[in-house]
Amino acid sequence: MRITKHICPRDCYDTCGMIAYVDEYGRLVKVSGDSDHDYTQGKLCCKGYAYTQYVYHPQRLTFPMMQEPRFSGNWKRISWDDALEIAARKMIGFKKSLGNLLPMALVRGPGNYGVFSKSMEFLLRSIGPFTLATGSLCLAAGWDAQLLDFGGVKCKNPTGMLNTKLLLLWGANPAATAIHQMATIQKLREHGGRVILIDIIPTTTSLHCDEFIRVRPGGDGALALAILRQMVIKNTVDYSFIKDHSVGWETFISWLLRVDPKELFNVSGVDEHKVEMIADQIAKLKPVSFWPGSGLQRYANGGQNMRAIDALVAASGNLYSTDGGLYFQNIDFWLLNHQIFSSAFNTQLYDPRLVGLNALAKELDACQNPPVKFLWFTSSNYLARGTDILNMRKQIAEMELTITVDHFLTPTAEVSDIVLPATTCFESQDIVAGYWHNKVGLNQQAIKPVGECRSELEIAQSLSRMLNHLQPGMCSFPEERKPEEWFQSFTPWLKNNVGISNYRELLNGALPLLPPVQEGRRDCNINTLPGKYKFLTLKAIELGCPEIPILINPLEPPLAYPYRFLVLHRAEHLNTQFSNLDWLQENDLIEVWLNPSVALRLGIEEGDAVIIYNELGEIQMYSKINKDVPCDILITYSWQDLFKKPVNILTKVQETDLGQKLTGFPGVAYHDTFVNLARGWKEKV
Ligand SMILES: Nc1nc2c(c(=O)[nH]1)N[C@H]1C(S)=C(S)[C@@H](COP(=O)(O)OP(=O)(O)OC[C@H]3O[C@@H](n4cnc5c(=O)[nH]c(N)nc54)[C@H](O)[C@@H]3O)O[C@H]1N2
Ligand SMILES: Nc1nc2c(c(=O)[nH]1)N[C@H]1C(S)=C(S)[C@@H](COP(=O)(O)OP(=O)(O)OC[C@H]3O[C@@H](n4cnc5c(=O)[nH]c(N)nc54)[C@H](O)[C@@H]3O)O[C@H]1N2
Ligand code: SF4
Ligand SMILES: [Mo]
Repeated sequence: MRITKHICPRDCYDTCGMIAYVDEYGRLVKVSGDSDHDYTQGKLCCKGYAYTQYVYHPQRLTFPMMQEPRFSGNWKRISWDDALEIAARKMIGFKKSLGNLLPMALVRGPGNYGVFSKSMEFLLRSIGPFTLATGSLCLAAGWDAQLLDFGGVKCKNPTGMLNTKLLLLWGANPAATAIHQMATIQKLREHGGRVILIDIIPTTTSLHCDEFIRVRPGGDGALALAILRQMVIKNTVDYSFIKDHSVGWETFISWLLRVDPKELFNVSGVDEHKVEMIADQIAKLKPVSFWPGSGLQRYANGGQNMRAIDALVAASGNLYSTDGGLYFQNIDFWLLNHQIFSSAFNTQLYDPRLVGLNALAKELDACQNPPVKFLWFTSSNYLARGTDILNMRKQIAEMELTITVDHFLTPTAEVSDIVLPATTCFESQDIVAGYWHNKVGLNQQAIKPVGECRSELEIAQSLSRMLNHLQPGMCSFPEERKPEEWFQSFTPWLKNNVGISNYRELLNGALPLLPPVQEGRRDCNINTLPGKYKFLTLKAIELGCPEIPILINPLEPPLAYPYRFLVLHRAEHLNTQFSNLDWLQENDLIEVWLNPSVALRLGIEEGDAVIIYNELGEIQMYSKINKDVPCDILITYSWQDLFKKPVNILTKVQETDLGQKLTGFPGVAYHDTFVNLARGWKEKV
């Protein structure tokens, strides 16, 4: 067996170290955890162990294909040269007629977090202005909240939680979405620490917690403010921290003390007794860790809710404890791949025109002078996980050309003219950084590319060759530079940011990013210069938000669509990825959970087919009656319905209040999707 080391490049908290085993025939036969990785410690999730099935999946795209006519499903195999020539001629045409590539838009999703997943973007940047879909479907509101309150998005090493006495798990479901952190949570409890979970429903994570607090969707800001108000009344906030390390307290607290606490209890759905209990525990059990996940910020008031939680963390005096405080994310990864890649360029790079990923259909529609005519998707399944999907299809129908690079014929690939097959992390090399434990690692190549698959880097290189062949001098993106040579050219970056003088030092395993140089500063979340936490910030007003984290009520459902429809992340899949693997489909019922009283009123029985609909369309699922689900909420963990329609066809563009500062555009309030429900079985639509 030949053994190679890998870093799982999925958009996942864990960014695991993996070992690949390759047999004498050059086949990947097993993937296991890398026990040298100090965070993931030799263990993977079920998806990691299933990579062998993923890599050799019969549905894997292994050669370029083209469909004619558009949307027909009439695919035929084409050669790489033919596919790239079609793309290149289009690009050369734009450049000749307009002098730029603005009619070409790149949509890069978070399907792969390796540095080379930026290849296509840098190829385009090296040619001239183009159009780039930017923003985040994920955590934009939370990131901006951190930026406003702390001046940056950083968190401590997540294993530090172990040394705290109380953990507030707030809108996160790590038993499904960050499984390695469960080891820390379990140890924390073995050491006598307590864990409180704040969620809208009890999840698998709640089985590992001491207390479950049910909050109303979007009511987390109200809850944080209620707890904080109680601590002020009981005089248990940390006035020494507030005085020395914060600004804006007086304005904030004089507002908070004028608020009727009953309003906070009502909006949060958490009663006075429970609020007092949490406030007392935060005061008594120091240090306290707070882990806000992404669930609570997918709301129109999500950014504001995060700011209220930040304020509670700060005022409770936990920021300056060694391990307590806020654990959210290390946002370096957002900038990191860009920084690493651009560090290797000494030719001119152009800035793109930006369109918002959060509202791509509308943004493309509004994009004029010149309009977008050529869409290039990579590492994105926007037509399944994005917003306003049916209008996005209409936009694609208007394009002159759409190309998708992926591993499978996803809903996004299915509506493209050409699909190009990408390698997986076992078939190509890369550097991958995490956003949770903040380590950077090297991904080696275990096997030859499956079929004709090409890495993101090779695709950009071969497109560069094709462009220069058809139009000499068109593209300066290096045509032949090997991954190792790129890694060498990243050396100055690696030196400054990881403290190593050669990428080869990563061959032994992932290494942590160096902490930012902050003279005389303690290890804490506060990145603002001069290091003060901001209960009040005027920058929020520039973003259209109140200067302090005041109470903003969650959106109410309209009369016609009385149920909030939540599509949550499930343990066996990663967004839509891995959902086609037999090994991971054991319980793969396409079901929607509803409260028994709703079922009774509508005459729905367990397992009935139901129609979920709103003004955008309808989907069908089997009913699962579940008393833990509130009466006004429907929940699913499936991304597609019984007819393989993406459930997000019901997701319109509802923006979050924040997100525009860090990512350029607001985030998506996915959980403010409202629907109605009917019993029945409609003909396939
Ligand atoms: N296995 C697996 N792992 C994943 C992913 C995956 O799809 N599968 N996805 C990855 C990605 S892209 C992300 S962003 C992260 C997401 O991982 P998490 O941060 O854990 O986020 P979610 O699963 O979206 O939601 C977490 C919880 O928030 C709850 N929630 C919903 N609304 C509210 C609310 O208003 N208040 C509170 N307090 N809770 C609420 C939901 O019920 C859910 O249990 O996980 C990553 N890891
Ligand atoms: N309703 C609802 N919608 C949501 C969410 C929600 O909670 N509810 N969550 C949101 C969140 S948190 C996120 S992050 C987004 C995710 O949105 P997407 O990133 O669009 O979702 P994925 O399903 O992960 O799609 C990634 C695609 O990249 C492909 N891929 C993987 N590796 C590679 C590679 O190396 N090269 C190429 N070219 N392709 C590759 C995969 O096969 C997959 O098709 O979805 C958002 N959508
Ligand atoms: S999906 Fe996440 S937990 Fe699973 S192997 Fe990859 S990084 Fe690890
Ligand atoms: Mo995400």
